[in-house]
Amino acid sequence: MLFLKTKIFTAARYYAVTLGIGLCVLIGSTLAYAQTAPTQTPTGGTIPPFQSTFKKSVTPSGPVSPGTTLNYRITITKPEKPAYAATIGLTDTLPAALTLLPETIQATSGTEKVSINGETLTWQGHITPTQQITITYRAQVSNGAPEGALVNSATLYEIHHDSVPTPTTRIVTSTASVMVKTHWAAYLPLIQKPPLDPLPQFDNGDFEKGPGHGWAEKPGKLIYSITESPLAMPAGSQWYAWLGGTPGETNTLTQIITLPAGYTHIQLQFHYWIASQETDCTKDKAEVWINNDLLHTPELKLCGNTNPDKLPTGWRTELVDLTKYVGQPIIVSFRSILDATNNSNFLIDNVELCSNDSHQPDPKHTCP
Ligand SMILES: [Ca+2]
Ligand SMILES: [Ca+2]
Repeated sequence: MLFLKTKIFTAARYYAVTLGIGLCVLIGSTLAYAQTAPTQTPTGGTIPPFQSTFKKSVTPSGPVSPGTTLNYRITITKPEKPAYAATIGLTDTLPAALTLLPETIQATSGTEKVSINGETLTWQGHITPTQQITITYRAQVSNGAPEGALVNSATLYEIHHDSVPTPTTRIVTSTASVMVKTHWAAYLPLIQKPPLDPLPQFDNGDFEKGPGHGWAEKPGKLIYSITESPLAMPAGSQWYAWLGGTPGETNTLTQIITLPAGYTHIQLQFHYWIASQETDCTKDKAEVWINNDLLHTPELKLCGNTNPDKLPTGWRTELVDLTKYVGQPIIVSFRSILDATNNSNFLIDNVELCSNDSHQPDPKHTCP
């Protein structure tokens, strides 16, 4: 013991100071030793064995408010190689906004060498190959702490190497930081709309299955093929619904469909072609009904011709707002009412539901 202290005593000034106080132990003042802090920080590099095994951390790691108690943890792990056994020391000075709680300091080794000088914690101990030493303590963020990062570094240095007469002056440091936030904003939780169910579509909405599928046709067959009555058709279409064509008759084409809940916008979309001998638009009627509601469709006049000049531009697109029926099953009816003179034709194709809701899952059914 005396031999080692003599070696230290004859080393550099810093170590001489340490030893000088250390000698007090021999005189019987353990307390004096324990409260010893290095009078200067060694410089010059790292203690090689601890370059990557000297760790410091703080929890909670996220932004904290004044008054929060922080938990600091320092670990010193000696890797298996190179062989190293020495008395080492550590200092850790807390920033002004932190108050060290002395009663919380714990060390798995060298406990008797932990000391406090103001907000500086000092520890000394002996480490042997493969040993790990853990030092923990708590500190409280002062109530007047400003916003910003609280950063503090622990410094590890060698006091006495078991085998080498002169201790290295190299050090290794490890830093922990935590953000202090003094103003907290309240945020509403992010509420995400649930995905919408896909829009259902009419059975045989394009009539390509021919008559007797999907639709109730009254008083009889209303779905025709272009082979029965040649027409210029929308792209890909061979079949269509033909209402009217018989003066004095009322035709209805009906199907029930349920509009899914959650939508804020749904429309009924269809192509139509009107070809009529009527010049008085009040005599024959083309109508769209939802349940018992006659919808307002000012464009849909059963008179004249939507294509007086040439085919196939006689097909037009009509959109009818169904938003008020969202979440309900509805009865969709197309109707033609013809008086006894001057024939009228109300041709329909591609009946579908569409929506402009931004999160409706099928872009194919976005309304034009
Ligand atoms: Ca068709
Ligand atoms: Ca008529």
